[in-house]
Amino acid sequence: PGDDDGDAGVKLDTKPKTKRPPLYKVMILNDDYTPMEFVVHVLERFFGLSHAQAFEIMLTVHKKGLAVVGVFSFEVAETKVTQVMDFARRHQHPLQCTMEKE
Ligand code: NFA
Repeated sequence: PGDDDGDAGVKLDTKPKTKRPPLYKVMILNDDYTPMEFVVHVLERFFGLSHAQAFEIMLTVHKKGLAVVGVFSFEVAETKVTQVMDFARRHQHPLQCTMEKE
């Protein structure tokens, strides 16, 4: 079909974009020194996990090296990481918490 309207095929309308914000995985890393009970406490306190869920994830980190503890918006993920890192440092434990775009 011809393009005789002088617009040279310029696309005028746009897709109805419903772009969701990216999500970020928050992870806890294993180390040899942080007490297991401290990690369980962190998971309960900052991630709202039950004691049983927290214990399970702590054991996964201990055995596998790391685990995802939750998926959040950038701002919430950043806050969790900061809270956990500050709390661990205050208690002089080397526990590491990081975030990664999903
Ligand atoms: N590996 C630690 C220990 O044996 C426990 C731990 C679990 C540390 C999960 C960090 C994260 N005391």
